[in-house]
Amino acid sequence: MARSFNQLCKEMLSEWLGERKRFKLLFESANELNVPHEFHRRCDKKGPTVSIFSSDKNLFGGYTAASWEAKPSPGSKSDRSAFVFKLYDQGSFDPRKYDTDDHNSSIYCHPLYGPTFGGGDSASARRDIETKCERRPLSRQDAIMRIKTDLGQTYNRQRKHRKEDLMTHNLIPTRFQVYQVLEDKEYTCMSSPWTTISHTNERIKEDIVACRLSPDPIKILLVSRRDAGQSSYIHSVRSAFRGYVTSTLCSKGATESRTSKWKEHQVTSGRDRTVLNFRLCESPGLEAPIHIPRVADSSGLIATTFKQMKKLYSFAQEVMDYYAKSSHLQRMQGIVFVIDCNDIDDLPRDIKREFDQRKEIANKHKIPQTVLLTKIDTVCSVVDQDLSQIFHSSKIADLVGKTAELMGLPRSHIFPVKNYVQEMELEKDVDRLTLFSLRQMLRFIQDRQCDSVQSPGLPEDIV
Ligand SMILES: Nc1nc2c(ncn2[C@@H]2O[C@H](COP(=O)(O)OP(=O)(O)OP(=O)(O)O)[C@@H](O)[C@H]2O)c(=O)[nH]1
Ligand SMILES: [Mg+2]
Repeated sequence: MARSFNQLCKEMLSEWLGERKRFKLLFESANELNVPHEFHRRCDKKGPTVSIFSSDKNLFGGYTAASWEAKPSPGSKSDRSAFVFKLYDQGSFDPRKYDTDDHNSSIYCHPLYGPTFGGGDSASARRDIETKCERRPLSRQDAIMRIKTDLGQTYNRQRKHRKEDLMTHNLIPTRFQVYQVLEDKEYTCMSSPWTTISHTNERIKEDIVACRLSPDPIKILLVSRRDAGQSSYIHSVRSAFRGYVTSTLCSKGATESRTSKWKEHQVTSGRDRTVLNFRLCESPGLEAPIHIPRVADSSGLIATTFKQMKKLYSFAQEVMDYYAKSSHLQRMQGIVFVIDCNDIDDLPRDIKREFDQRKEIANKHKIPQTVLLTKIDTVCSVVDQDLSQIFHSSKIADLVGKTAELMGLPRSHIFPVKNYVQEMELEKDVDRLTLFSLRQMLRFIQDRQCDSVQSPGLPEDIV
């Protein structure tokens, strides 16, 4: 499981770059076969970019303000602001930035190379980070991407950081992503809010406590991409009901805090710890699969048979997977898609497909669906400073609209939230968004149950 370019990494890069930035995903090596071609098609002439290389325990990369190019002849480009960096080392967050005094060969552009930093003009030069396409010796078609690091050629030349290595083993599967680095100044304040929450926190809490739709607890399934903030949301709900910020289910950047299996959480309210009549069912974060290049096949016949068997196997797996999801979902009364609002423009196709599959099952069984749009404090600096301004932010309004379109749900089913992350005391506005999103989901479930009860005996599709 590769380390992800999470919020902590983004914040560190913004700090190194001297101001808050947005990161727009341009390219992900996991999805494409002809990597250098696709990389240049999507990333050339895009201005400042950051390239992120990740394996299961390490995450490193390079920043350049110079645009990438697939030059017909190889060429170094000079960029005074370029740097390479390390963020995770052997699973631990250990940020380090490596600058250089030699700006002449900051990046290397070539049609057969992916993002490459340092080295010089010669094709045989040693580079700090090199992503190169190499053909397999016995194959006509197969090409693999080799990612090599050799820090100290252009960056860290003074060896300020001694004995540094970005990639501890060259054969570890490493994938890379390229993000465009954009200014984060899109906020405009709307004079009238785009929506309002009129009830007080206490009133919303009362509604949730009073919600006893059935003798058995209502089960709400949470589904998300990894690191989207599922655990933090459950932590925020618990805190709001307990009356203090409870011990957290997650911690920044820690691998052990990752949700790795299904968990059902009950929530208690007040001093007498009344157990509320719903369960939040946390699921492991979804992850886009890593593409590991195919090994060359020596015989055409073996290759074809192998391909067909693989296809059949993956088809059988997909069918089994679909039925497993379906039977699990049918035990739920509601489903919440938790999405990091930084992902809305670039949600990977594999994650979207997973969401769509669950949506299809939920639609079939008329299971209400909502979306929690997390980390809204990270996309709008005014909201970050004053959460009560959320409904005056055109940026958040725009994100809610985009999410509704992406997920095929009404805008009223999309709830922007800010989770408790480093706060030690409860905050009224954090609780308000958290409680409101939960009450609305419970109301949608209630509506669904009432609708079904009012139409006894009617065939399913007429109800
Ligand atoms: N700034 C900010 N950070 C958040 C918010 N919600 C979560 N985070 C951070 O995002 C990271 C991931 O949060 P988690 O709650 O562990 O996410 P998750 O979906 O449970 O992650 P996995 O279990 O690993 O799939 C943590 O570092 C959180 O502190 C938020 O609303 N704002
Ligand atoms: Mg989690």
